[in-house]
Amino acid sequence: MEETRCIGCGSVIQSESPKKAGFVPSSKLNDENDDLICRRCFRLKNYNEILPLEITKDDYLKIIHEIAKTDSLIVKIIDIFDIEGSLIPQIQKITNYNDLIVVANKRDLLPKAVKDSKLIHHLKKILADNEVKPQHLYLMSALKNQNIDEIFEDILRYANNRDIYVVGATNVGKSTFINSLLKSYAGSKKDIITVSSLAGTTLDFIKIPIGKNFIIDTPGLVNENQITHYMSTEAIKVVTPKKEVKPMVFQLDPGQTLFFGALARVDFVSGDKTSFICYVSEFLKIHRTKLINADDFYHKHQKELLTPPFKEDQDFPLKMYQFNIKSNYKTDIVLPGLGFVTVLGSCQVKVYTRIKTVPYLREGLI
Ligand SMILES: Nc1nc2c(ncn2[C@@H]2O[C@H](COP(=O)(O)OP(=O)(O)OP(=O)(O)O)[C@@H](O)[C@H]2O)c(=O)[nH]1
Ligand SMILES: [Mg+2]
Repeated sequence: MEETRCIGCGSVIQSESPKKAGFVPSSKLNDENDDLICRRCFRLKNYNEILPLEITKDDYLKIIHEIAKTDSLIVKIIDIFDIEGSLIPQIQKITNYNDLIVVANKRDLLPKAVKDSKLIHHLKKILADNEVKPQHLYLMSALKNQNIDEIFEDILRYANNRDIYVVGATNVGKSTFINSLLKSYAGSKKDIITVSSLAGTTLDFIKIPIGKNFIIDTPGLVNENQITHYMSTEAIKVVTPKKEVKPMVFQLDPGQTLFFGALARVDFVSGDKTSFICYVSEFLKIHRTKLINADDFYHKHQKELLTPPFKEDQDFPLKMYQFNIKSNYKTDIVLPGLGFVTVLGSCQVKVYTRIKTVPYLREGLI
């Protein structure tokens, strides 16, 4: 008998183990199993209830290596709000150097004042630095349908009768993108594939016919550069903006510090009084303290006032990076996975982040 798959997450349907992927009680199975969804997808879609099921890096690689055997077009989605975390520099090797298109998603989260041309320039540089060489690079918002039509038409042209694999880190919006396409081009009225703010929603390939070929959704790579990899579900909700990030302005004197939950810290070490303009999720609390009190403040409050903390069981210390900003213009201090802080002019700062999320400077985007 041919195996039946869940249309929401791609898992093989089974009735033996409720705790494993693809579970449907045997009483719900019948002969017409075309649109079956598993219990986990049913609960996610209807109650937004999360039943965690992790896909390991080995599982992921086993699945994704199948792509290397094909002659196909790869559409790699990255998250504009966490470029480094969602970059996956090895992607071309993993997919055996099939043709590649990169799409930077979640454009709607960045302020409209950011110029697309600046953003593209910045993205191209990061891709080049990481030796990712796409044929094309696009900006989009899969959620708000920005640029979807143009991208889809171009993709179909590049695919030229090959299958299209949509790949990328977890939570970048791969499934949202495909749902959006299906609504525009295949007349589907609702979201077919399960989408959620939980990491690891899609568990296996989901093949959807378009013309004579397929567009294939894939599970996201759970990757160590993504800050969310180390955070609880609640904390992920706090750092993920729901709408365009708004500037939060702090007029700082040297000797002052900003804490971003217990996840990052920016010390204004020296320079003239200036504004630090923070672009982070509307749910992430920013606390201002005196630099001389900052260490004590952190140790005292990291598990309460400074929310969110990290996962309880992973007490990774903050790591310090020092920057000497010399500029007459605006500079962004990028806090990967959290957002960025814009400062005007020259100053010395110390920036603290956790795990493999290394802060860096770029020319101000705004
Ligand atoms: N603001 C914004 N949110 C988006 C956009 N696209 C997707 N999202 C949100 O990002 C989260 C993840 O979306 P999914 O489509 O499930 O991401 P995925 O890449 O398929 O994730 P996995 O299957 O877990 O690998 C959901 O909460 C989406 O609503 C976008 O363009 N803008
Ligand atoms: Mg998905």
